[in-house]
Order: sequence, then structure tokens, then C-alpha cells
Amino acid sequence: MLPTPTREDKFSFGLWTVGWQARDPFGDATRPPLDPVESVHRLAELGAWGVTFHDNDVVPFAADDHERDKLVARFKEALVATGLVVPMATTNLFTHPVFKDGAFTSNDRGVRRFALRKVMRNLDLAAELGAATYVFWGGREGAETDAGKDVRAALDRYAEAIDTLCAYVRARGYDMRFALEPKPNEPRGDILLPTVGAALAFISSLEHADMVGVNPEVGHEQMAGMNFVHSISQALWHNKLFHIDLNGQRGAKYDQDLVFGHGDLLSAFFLVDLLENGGPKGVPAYDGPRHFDYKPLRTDAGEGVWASARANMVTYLLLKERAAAFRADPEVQAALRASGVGELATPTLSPGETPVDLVADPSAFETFDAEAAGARDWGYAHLDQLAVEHALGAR
Ligand code: DIG
Ligand code: MN
Ligand code: MN
Repeated sequence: MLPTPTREDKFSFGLWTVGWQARDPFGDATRPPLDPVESVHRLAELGAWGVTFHDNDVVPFAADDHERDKLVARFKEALVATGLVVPMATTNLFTHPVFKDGAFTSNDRGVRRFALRKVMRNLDLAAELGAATYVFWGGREGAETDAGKDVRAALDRYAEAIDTLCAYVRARGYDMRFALEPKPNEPRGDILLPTVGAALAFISSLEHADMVGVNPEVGHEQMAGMNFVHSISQALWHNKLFHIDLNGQRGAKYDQDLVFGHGDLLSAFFLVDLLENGGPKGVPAYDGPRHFDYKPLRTDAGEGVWASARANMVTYLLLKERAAAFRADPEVQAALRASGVGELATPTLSPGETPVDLVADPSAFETFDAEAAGARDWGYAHLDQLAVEHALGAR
């Protein structure tokens, strides 16, 4: 019996996902344009809770204010009619040629100022629609050559842009946080802030670091050869997982934006286990939107697009069921104990123990039996096999 997505699952989709016409560097669009209002209604029918958007997913780049007002009004009507919420918004700072050398980090100061104003206009709309999170994916912030971009100056400009926009949001009194979305490359040869780790380091330098977190995307970390569960774990460890982009990726290649779970399924299983069971005493470690940033395959059309949208949610719910069964399985609990997984939560030093006390403790070194410790069987393959059997529904 397949699970049915409901609003309580907090699934959200970018309008640009189902709306992707499947144009790629080597081929024309295979699908006609999709009215964002139709997307709102179809996603609501599938069980989605929210929709997210770039400014230009709703209002074309060249639209004048009158046209913009009409299009925003239509979008709002669809939200009211369906009850969908807007948990997140973002800005398209990557399609128009004006951004071909970047937006916040373009060598052209006029482009940088234009980009800031473009974001500010959409921050106003995002606040009006109740978005709690604003994402910054710097798809064009980067370079193909090392001579053409002074990366230290680019990071100065990037920080200046985010600090300026934080100041704008605070001055306007918007209840909103920012989430930086890392990606290592594509469309630029190398993109700044390529991984979650790089973004977390950058955030620590910002003037308003408290309101800036990360929006990691499965495929982007995996493009960089990272373990996405580790990336999310460190983001959680820093209390900086402000949003998440769920999709699938099959190894370090171009950004595939596959349906969630259609890439590394076992990694997806452990990701859902972390998000849903990773908090204290097994409660969710993350209470934000379960947001899908994927693209229907270029080979799909018509109802195939909506089948792919539904597939994201059903796969997530199936993995959530399997992860709950994994955690409830007494054999798994015994295997976790045998592998000492829970012991890692115990501090290495005893309460009040000082470095001097440690030096005075012969059991820590002088009498420690390194050979016996080195001979231990940690039983990790057995534990992983139990996970595989649960992920495959065999337990
Ligand atoms: C691509 O992964 C990016 C853009 O689609 C958007 O800016 C962001 C929002 O999640 N993800
Ligand atoms: Mn992507
Ligand atoms: Mn994304």
C-alpha cells in the first residue's frame, strides 16, 4: 500500500521544477510553457503543502509594473484557492545575460547594484507572501579562468551583498532568514561557496551571521563527491540547516536534479532517517519544509511530469516508514550497541577531568591495550545490511 502525501508532510516544490521546459545545452525545449497557476493547482491536488519561486517564475524579467501586479495577483489567487503556502522564495540571478559574469560578484559594479535591487524587490514580495526563508543560489558567482576573477575581492562583494540584504530585511522588519545554497560548478566552471563546508565558513564572517544558514541540495554536494548525510549532519551541528533541496544524483557528473531517491537510494534512506529520527529521543532533527528541487526528465511529458512530482513525495514517505522500522527493530538496536554507536555521545573526558588529570591516568595511555582495541570487530557491515534489508522492505 503506497503512502498518500498530505499537507502535514510539509512537502514543497519550486515552480521552476515542474515548469522546466527541458531545454538543455544540447537540445530545445521538449515541453510547452506551464502556467504557474496550473502548477499551483496540480501540486495541491498531489498533496503538496507549499510552492516556492524565483521572481521570474511568476513575473518575466522584462514585465513592467502593471503586468507584474496582474501576474502576482493571479499567483496569489491560486494560493488562496488551493491553500498552498509559500515557505521560501529566491531570485533568478542567473538566466538573463546581464548576470553572465555573476550578480553579487560581477566585475561590473552596475550589475552588482542591479542584482541587489532585483533581490530587494522580490524580498518585498516574499515577505508579503509569508516566506520564512529566502534562498541565495549563486549559480553565476564564479569563473572559468583564474585570471579574470579576484576571488578574495569576490568574497568581499558576496559578503557585502548578503550583509546589505540582511540589513534591508531587518530595517523592513521582515521575519525572514537567509539560506545560502552551495554548488561546486555548472553553469560556471567553478562556483564560489562550492560546498556546505565552504558556505558555513563564509557565514561565520558575515555581519548578521545569526540570520544566515544553508540550503544544501542533495545533488550539489554529491557532484562535489561529498557524503550528503555528513553535509546535513554538520549543518545541523551548527544549527544552520535553514532549508533543504531534495533530489537525486547519480555520481559526480552534471547536475541531474533527479527525483528524490532516484540516485543514491541508500543515502536517501539515511538522510530521511537523520531528518525524521535524528533529534533527541528520536524526534525529527529538522522541522522545516521537505522541499523538492528536481527536474522532470527531458524524456517525460504531459502527465509524466506530474507522476515525477508525486514520485518525490511517495519515495520520501516510503523511506520515512522504512527508517522508522529500522529504528524500532530490536536486532538493529542490538547491532547499534555492538557497534558502540551510542558511546560516541559520551564525552572523552570525565566530568571535571582536566588535561593534568588525563596525564595522571595510566589507563589512558601507559596500560592502555592498543592491540586489543585494534583487534575489535565493529560489526558495521552487519549493521549496514540491516539498513539495506529495511530499505528494501525485507524486514
Ligand atoms: C538550483 O539548485 C537552485 C535554483 O533552482 C534556486 O535558486 C535554488 C532554490 O532552491 N536552487
Ligand atoms: Mn541542482
Ligand atoms: Mn536547488
